Amino acid sequence: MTNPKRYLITSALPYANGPKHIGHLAGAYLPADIYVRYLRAQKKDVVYVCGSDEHGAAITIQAMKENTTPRAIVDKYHAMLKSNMADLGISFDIYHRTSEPIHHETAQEFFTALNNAGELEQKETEQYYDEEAKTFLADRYIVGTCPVCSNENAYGDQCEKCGTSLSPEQLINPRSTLSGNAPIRKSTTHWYLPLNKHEDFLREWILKEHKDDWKTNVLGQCKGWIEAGLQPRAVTRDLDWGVALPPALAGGQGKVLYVWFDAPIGYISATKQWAIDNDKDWKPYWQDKDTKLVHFIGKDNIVFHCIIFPVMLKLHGNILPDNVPSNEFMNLEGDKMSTSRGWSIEMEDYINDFVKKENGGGQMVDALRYYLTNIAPETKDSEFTWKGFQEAVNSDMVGKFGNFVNRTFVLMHKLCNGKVPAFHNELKDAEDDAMIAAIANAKKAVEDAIEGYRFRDALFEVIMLSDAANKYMQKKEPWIVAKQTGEDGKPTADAQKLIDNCLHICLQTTANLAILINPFLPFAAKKMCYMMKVVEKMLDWENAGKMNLLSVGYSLRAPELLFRKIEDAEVEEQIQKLKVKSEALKQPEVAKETEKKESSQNPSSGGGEAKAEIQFDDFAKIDLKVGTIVSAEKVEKADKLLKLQVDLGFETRTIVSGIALHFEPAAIVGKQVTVVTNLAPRKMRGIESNGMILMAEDADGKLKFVNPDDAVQNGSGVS
Ligand code: B3M
Ligand code: ZN
Repeated sequence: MTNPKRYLITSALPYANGPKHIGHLAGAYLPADIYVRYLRAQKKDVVYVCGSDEHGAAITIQAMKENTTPRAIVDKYHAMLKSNMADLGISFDIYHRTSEPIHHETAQEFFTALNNAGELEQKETEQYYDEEAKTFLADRYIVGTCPVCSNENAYGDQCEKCGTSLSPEQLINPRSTLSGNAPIRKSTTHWYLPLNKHEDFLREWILKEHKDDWKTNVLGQCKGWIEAGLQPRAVTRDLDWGVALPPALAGGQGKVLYVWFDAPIGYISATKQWAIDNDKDWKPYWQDKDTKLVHFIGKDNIVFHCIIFPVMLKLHGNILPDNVPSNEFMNLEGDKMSTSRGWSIEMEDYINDFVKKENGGGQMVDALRYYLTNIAPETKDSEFTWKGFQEAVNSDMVGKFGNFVNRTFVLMHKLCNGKVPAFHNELKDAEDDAMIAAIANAKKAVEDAIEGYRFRDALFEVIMLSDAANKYMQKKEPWIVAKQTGEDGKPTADAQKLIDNCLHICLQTTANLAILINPFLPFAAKKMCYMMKVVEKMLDWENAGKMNLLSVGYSLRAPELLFRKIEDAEVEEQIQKLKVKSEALKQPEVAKETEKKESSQNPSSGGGEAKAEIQFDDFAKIDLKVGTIVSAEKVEKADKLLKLQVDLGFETRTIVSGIALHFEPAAIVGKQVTVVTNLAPRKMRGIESNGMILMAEDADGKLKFVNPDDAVQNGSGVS
């Protein structure tokens, strides 16, 4: 779409269920931010919206893990994500959240409009239901054996071991994560979006109209989906966390919209809220064909943004996205990035380790933005390494760009009295012409690349321009020319003219570099404006290519270093930190023998075999206390073990317990238990266990916790 009246740019709404890593940043936020800053510099009408995705099982499961409410989870992580993004220079016009009433209303209205128009189908199906927890089970609440790889802990929507996407019905021996019981089948009614009816539209719109302007990775996935044949997709769920169905809707009680139905509507409600805050009209942004809508996402979100949401938008009478530039994944030091495995760099951690420690941390924000753009996974997966980060920052940002700007300023102060020297046209030579042409070419190349969503190439063009400028200066050698002195010891008039011409061009190049780098490294651009004593308005894109941005005779500030080098020690520290973090979550292989011993720590058999009599003193040696399980997780490669954190009032302890075959970790969080607290610590699978949980075992081998019949304070003694 050329010359749209306005732009609406979105970045995927991150789930507010935990910190997000720099792979997320590189995938959906940084490229969008570069694009938006570029459009703003062109004075386009552009609105950039995002916000937290606060619904769905991602949130409720995290709440169970942290033993708190979904509300507390979204409040906590929404605040974290919002401030992380701001700290990293992601310049949303609004960072909204889907728990806001305006979003609930907007999503309900959307659903109602489609339903009233007869575009949704109602179907009764049988779904898994947990009789003990009295609830239908969302896909993520069901685990069972993967039919493909036999992993016993595959989820109802996906097996994380082999990556197969599943439906709960495919799981062998399904169990509820809420009670641990086998769920029953129970009938329930849901609303479906019949995607099958829209295949022709999608084929035409994506595979024909956009075959040349969408990225091949995106087109490839879409083609795959469409050719496999689309199925009606349920857009409601039996859950109590989410956007409730419209209250008047018959049969809608106790149901919510499927999170993937309401989340993209979040882009619309965010736009509405932005319009309210800024006294604007939101409607043209979603209804006028002259709006260019662009969704920036990661590759796991393609189907939702290219197939499902567009069908919803079409049925609702909204505009369709003009492009959906999706990125592939960014790996880290040779492995997939994953927060749960500890193999990741969280935005929060980078900010704490680099940005907050620095004086005016902008340069370290720019350093991250530089490297992430430099290795952006635009067409294929890419890899972040700390050494690569150091190398890219030190050799390009510092060595090329920063070095040129610094030398220009130093020489201008030394050889031109700290003022912008005149340009003596009569002495202009081919090298000057080539440098001026290089600026114009770079501007055009950066524009083409940004408009084609090739941010990596665009940044490369800017760095190459600074490289060319260094070479130009190197060739002109004003410091050598300055040695042609007259009797007063100063450069001769002719020599000074040559010096002036070189530094005039270098200074105008510096001003141009500030404009071109601004979308990528906004903090550096700002600092350059300060050094040049110009207002930030100079950064308007229309100024790029001009050679009169700094007026002759104008005095400039002393140089300040734009970027610092990354030291070896910092890189080592980060690599070490990554190893420690991931090791803490990983358990070493131990012989089967140990596992047998480990599991025998719990009651070996039910029934009544009596043990030999003991004295009271023997019993009194055992320190028994009541505690609450605050977290539970499986121990890798040990089928029977759970690693528990138990709050004992005075402290929280790690206890490894051989009960994994009897309880789902999520189901026991929050339970009170009785703990032997003075048992000598022992290591199991590399984890030190500090105590033992008392269990009762019945004749069938079923385990139950031994706990007080009413909740008591953690740390209460048992005797
Ligand atoms: N929250 C999924 C994700 O974080 C989802 C994106 C919603 S965009 C409307 O991958
Ligand atoms: Zn599997």
